[in-house]
Amino acid sequence: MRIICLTWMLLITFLGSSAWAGEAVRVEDPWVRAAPPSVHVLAAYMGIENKGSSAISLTGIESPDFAKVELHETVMTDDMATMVPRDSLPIDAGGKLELKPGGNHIMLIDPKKPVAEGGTVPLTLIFSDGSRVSVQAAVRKAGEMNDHHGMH
Ligand SMILES: [Cu+2]
Repeated sequence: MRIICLTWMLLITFLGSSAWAGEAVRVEDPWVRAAPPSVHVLAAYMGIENKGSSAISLTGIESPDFAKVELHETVMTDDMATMVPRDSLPIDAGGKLELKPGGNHIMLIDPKKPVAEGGTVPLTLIFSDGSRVSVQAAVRKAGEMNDHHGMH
């Protein structure tokens, strides 16, 4: 009986701390741009708010549905948008990281199964403080504005 009680206490402690870590970061409207099945590189976007009192960085993204996931920064040189892979993207305390068409984004490479409009893609965000936040990104069509991603 003692052992069972201890297990429960550890479990509650663990769940409590992970919930707290998740609250420091708030993910807004995660979505993946719908593309024809012939397209093997997709982009994911979202807003990530750092509600904590210290700066953190987004250091990685994982998805079981893709062979590879990268963080990309879009850099404008001579009116040409080029994408530069980044190891991490910083978010100030109280600040917000905007991943949006024409700007920084998450690059989803080689889907392991079809990514259909109206479906969802599971993504796990990994932060420099060790916390992980899992979201379901909705697959939908992009608006016409600021759409530089056709240059892939
Ligand atoms: Cu990219």
